[in-house]
Amino acid sequence: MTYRLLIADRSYSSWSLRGWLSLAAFELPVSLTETRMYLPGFRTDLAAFAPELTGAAAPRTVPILRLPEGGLLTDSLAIAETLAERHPEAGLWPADPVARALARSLVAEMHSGFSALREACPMNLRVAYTDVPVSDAVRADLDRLEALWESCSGLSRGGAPWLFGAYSLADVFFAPVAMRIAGYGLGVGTDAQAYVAAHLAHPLLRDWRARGLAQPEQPAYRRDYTTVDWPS
Ligand SMILES: N[C@@H](CCC(=O)N[C@@H](CS)C(=O)NCC(=O)O)C(=O)O
Repeated sequence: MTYRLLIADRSYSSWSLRGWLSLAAFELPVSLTETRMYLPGFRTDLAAFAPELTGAAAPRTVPILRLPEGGLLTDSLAIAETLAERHPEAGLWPADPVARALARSLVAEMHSGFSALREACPMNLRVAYTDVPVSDAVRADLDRLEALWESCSGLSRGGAPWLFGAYSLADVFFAPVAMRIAGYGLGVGTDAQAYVAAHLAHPLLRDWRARGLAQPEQPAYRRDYTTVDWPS
């Protein structure tokens, strides 16, 4: 009953991180296969992982999940929803129906939105910057994020660092965003800073980052800003 997951560079692939956390954070058994983005072997590795998808149906992105009994999922949101459905006891979504609905809404919006922030600040867990210029569009994304995170606190957070009390898929999907806020030194309020700090301290994220540091750098992800130590 082991899932197989194909991921790419741990330092840079935010969707890989979400796919992996959707399993690892809920102690679901997973066997990992790793590839590297933007290198000649990327498409070959994807084809080898998913040989039944050929031609135009061949997968183009990671993560890819293979179910234990067969079947391929080529999108992080589908992976998250499928795992939650197959493992209701594992608590991937909040138990409370209203909290669960809100968590789903947040995850879906993360999956389809925040393009200004994602474009301006690609995830890079190897380096932290200071004095990063913030455009109006990125500021608007940050304001929206803070408002969404704030909207969870009254519902079911109860003093816990995570959006809905126990760590859930909502936290999984915002983990790479928290890493962007930390790594690019983006200004957010005290509550959002505390939420970012909780992600920085999360043992699974620390382990993921450490393993990424052991992989070769992809210089295209570097930005020409003043660097500082990684916040911990
Ligand atoms: N909607 C997809 C997006 C996946 C995605 O864009 N993955 C990136 C890595 S973070 C990728 O594989 N990029 C390779 C490429 O675009 O060639 C998902 O949620 O899984």
